[in-house]
Amino acid sequence: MTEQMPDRTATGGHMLVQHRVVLSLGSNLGDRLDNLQEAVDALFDAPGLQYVATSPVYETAPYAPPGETLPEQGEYLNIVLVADTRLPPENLLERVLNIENSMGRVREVRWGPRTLDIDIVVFGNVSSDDPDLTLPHPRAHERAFVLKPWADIEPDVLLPGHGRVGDLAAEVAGEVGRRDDLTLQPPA
Ligand code: A4P
Ligand code: MG
Repeated sequence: MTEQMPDRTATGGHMLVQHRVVLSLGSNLGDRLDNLQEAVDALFDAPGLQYVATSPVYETAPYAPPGETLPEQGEYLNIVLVADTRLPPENLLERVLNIENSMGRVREVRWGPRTLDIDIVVFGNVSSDDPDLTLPHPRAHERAFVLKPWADIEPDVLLPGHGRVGDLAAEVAGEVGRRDDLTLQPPA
């Protein structure tokens, strides 16, 4: 895992490193909006993560990379969430996987439907090719369901290796539509 230009603040001899993180949340089983709300709340239940923003809610066609089989399934609701953290990446991943599991996520079919999927899109400037935690997320740059909501809240941010989020969102193909009739509350 490598990192460029970390934002370090020394306090009392401890090095605290704060990172801006971007998460992608999706659900296409059960009450999709409720699932997203529960996930947003659960992410901030434990210390270590500070809420910054959530995107509008998007309804998106199920997507699998070219060449992969996409099982029959319903449309997703997707959002992007921005937060700051001093947790190490592995701890954030553990929190994310625990929340997915606690919400009944069953891993049966690759690219199959799910009550909740949470991906870590970027973790500050950290870059990693570890299959357990690849950073930035290796497929984020080609996904309208990540780029469009993200561009609504952070168009000028750079997705390392790919470019400005607003430009990537303008170029990406994908069936996604903003659902301004659906809203999420910030974490309690
Ligand atoms: N993992 C590695 N890097 C990361 C990362 N940056 N963030 C590992 C999160 N997890 C990461 O994930 C498998 C493993 O990936 C985890 O154990 C973790 O250690 P998973 O959640 O078990 O499996 P998955 O989600 O089915 O597979 P994968 O490859 O993560 O799929 P994606 O890329 O998450 O795609 N279409 C629409 N419209 N909306 C969606 O939200 N989501 C997916 C899932 C597919 N199609 C979709 C949507
Ligand atoms: Mg995933």
